[in-house]
Amino acid sequence: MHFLSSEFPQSSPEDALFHIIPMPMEQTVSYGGGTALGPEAILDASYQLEAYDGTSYPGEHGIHTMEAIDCSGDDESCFLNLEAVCHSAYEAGKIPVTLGGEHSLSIAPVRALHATRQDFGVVQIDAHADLRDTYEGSPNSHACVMRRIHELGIPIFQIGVRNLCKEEIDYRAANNIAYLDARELSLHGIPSDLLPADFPKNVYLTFDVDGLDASLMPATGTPEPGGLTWWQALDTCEAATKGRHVLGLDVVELAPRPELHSCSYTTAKLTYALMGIAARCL
Ligand SMILES: [Mn+2]
Repeated sequence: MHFLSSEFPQSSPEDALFHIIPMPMEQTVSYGGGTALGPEAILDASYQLEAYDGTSYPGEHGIHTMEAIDCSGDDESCFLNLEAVCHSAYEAGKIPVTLGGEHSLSIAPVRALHATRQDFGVVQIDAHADLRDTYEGSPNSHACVMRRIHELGIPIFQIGVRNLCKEEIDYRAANNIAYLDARELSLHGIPSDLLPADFPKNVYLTFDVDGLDASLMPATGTPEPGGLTWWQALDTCEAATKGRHVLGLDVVELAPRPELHSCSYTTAKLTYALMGIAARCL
């Protein structure tokens, strides 16, 4: 099944702005499992979407859904497989949209981008900072992915965080990492100067669905209360990318459950909304 096949025929890779890349990676899940089934659930649910995202028709830019990435090997081989596909998409001027899969995978599209350009930052929506050096023995854990990205020298901005450990608090402070945590967002809304003034004009967007409130998104490995509402999520992403360009994005950590099909649908709709945001700031 390709993304939003009910509304748009599969475009050729050449004609499509959006390259949808299913990445059913699940290796370092620490709590609830099931992210390997995420991409297929998102693609299935996307059939229910409308072409109009509430603001525009992102699919008119063309959507090409790729074959799922081979995730049968170890974590580094999974990353390399995804990196190669993302590299081709960037080279062709396309926007890779990776469907996870666990959050660790984000290192691959970011590394692929970093290999050809350094003028970008990563905006992360997440309940967790993901800034640990290692977690449960692995440096490639989902709990370490933003640390790995930051270590490449890439500026990051975190939105919606509400569960972090002392190591992460200290790392944030020591490295002057900018963020808008969920509590602050809930109390005071989105500030007009959301991103630091010197944040790069090009952005890679990584959206961990546990950034959404657990009442809206219970079907994820590590659900957290106190998260973003639907509109807070879309409005912060829109604000973070205003006047910027989105070079690539991923939506990760859906662990679909048959009795919670609203979560699969919500993730599909979120993905399409982020594609809309990307298309509107081309
Ligand atoms: Mn995460």
